[in-house]
Amino acid sequence: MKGKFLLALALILLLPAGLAWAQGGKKIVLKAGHVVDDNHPYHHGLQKMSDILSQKTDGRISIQIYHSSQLGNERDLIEGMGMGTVDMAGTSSAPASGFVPGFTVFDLPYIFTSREHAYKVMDGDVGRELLDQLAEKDVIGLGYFENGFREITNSVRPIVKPEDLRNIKIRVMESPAPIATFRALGANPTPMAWGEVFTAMQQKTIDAQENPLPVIFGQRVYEVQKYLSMTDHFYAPALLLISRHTLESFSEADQKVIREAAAEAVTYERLVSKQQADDYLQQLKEKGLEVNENVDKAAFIEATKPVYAEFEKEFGQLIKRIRETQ
Ligand code: EAX
Repeated sequence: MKGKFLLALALILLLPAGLAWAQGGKKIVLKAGHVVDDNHPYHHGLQKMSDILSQKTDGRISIQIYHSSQLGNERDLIEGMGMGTVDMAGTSSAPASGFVPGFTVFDLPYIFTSREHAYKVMDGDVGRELLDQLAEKDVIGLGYFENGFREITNSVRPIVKPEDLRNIKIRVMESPAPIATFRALGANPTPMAWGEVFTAMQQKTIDAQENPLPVIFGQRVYEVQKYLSMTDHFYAPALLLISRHTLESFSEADQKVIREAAAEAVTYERLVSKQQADDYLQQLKEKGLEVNENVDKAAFIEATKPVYAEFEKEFGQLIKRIRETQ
């Protein structure tokens, strides 16, 4: 009797419907990584996506989030999704420029004039075309999270005008545009993965770093830096990514649910990012950072204009399209 039961069960599982039934019943937990803390907007956005997915699939699909570079730095995460060893990630767009050069344009100084301008570009043709190029590396862009407007912290002096950056050793993201920008401002830029930056500031091998306030607050940058300058020099998009290997292991119906959950998570993450950026300025003052809000932004915009000449030949069309999107 038992043999007949096992044989029948084996036959059911061998049939596509049987496998679907088995998969349908089996809980699937996707591994997602990011490099910041578990209160950063990326974490909240991924958690929201997990909650929506779980609710839409009666708990069958959910996401386990690994924060603080547990699954590697942002470049490792993108490589891991391409190989299928990492299912998902939330990353800044900068490291993606190593896989799709066009992402470089998102890190050009003052290219985005507002959040609304950035969202129109990210959610429009330019943003979609760049994500489609990433898909050729087996990494599917589900949408754009927000990293946010980037501010400078340093341990040397108040920075309110470009000349104040002279000879400052500043860590930058691993992308050509931030490197060119801080060279143009007279600083000494050092590209470095985020997971190494806190120790570098602690050991004073770098004087400065630049990030949005949710990163500066959440990563306790105020413990090892003295000054915060509200330069808004870059608006950094972020990427909500999934491995093609992972996405295509699901049925068409499940893939649709995953994309719907991602779209809701993007809207939520951007709200959290804006709220945190608004809240943390006062909290960073209370943590003891000397905040320079009197930055001469016009001088920074003027001083960084020459950077565009370095990227005009390769990215002139993309730059033009971004500027025309208002
Ligand atoms: O993506 O590397 C950076 O400075 C990024 O802003 C940070 O890792 C969040």
